[in-house]
Amino acid sequence: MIPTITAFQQSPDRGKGLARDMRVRWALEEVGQPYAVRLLSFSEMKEPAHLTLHPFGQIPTYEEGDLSLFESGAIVFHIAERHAGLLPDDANARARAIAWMFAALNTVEPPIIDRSMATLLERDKSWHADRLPILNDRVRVRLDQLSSRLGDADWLDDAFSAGDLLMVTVLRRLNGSGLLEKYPNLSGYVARGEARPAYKRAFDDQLAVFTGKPSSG
Ligand code: GTB
Repeated sequence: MIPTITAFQQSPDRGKGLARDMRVRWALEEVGQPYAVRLLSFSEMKEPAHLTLHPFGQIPTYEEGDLSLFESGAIVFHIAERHAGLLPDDANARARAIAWMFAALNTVEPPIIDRSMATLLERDKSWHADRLPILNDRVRVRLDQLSSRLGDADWLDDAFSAGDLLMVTVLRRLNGSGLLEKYPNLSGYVARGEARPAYKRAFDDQLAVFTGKPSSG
């Protein structure tokens, strides 16, 4: 059965891989699962039909037969559990990969989103210039720690996993901030994720929504 996901019909980044359907697309590409995409306008996301799928009226969602899911992390976890390729077989390694999934979404993403929302929505406030360095420092704390842990490894725990997939998508939210560039190992880590063929197919497919050009994959 081919699952259907939802994604933005219009996106502020115009398909640069920042909206969270990207991580779901990437996971599906990694495991070789074809999928369909239903594009939604901002008003359609708040209509009853979509609210039955997503209580908060957001994207992405995932529908597969009787199952409907929301929350990008839960969707990626579901894909990783049902298909080989995103979680190790060894029970301990699998548990560690899942811990990295939570770390990406629960520990690293929140300060990055706080910073990103502030630059998007609070730029014109009188206090923005005072607040931004505080938000940058909170991001730097996590980047310092993550950089120390990654060291010169390719991935967070041996082989590429769903933990890396989520972490790379989270770190990409720092594009344009100048913060990630101070950590060459983290920049290299993100570049390794972006160089994966599955990532490129997912990125091209998301971008094609906005350029109108069909993706090559
Ligand atoms: N915790 C949820 C998850 O992980 O699935 C969060 C889902 C979420 O934030 N969805 C956003 C949404 O639907 C899209 S991804 N927003 C509409 C709304 O809430 O009304 C967030 C996002 C949007 C756009 C960019 N961008 O263009 O750069 C980046 C990220």
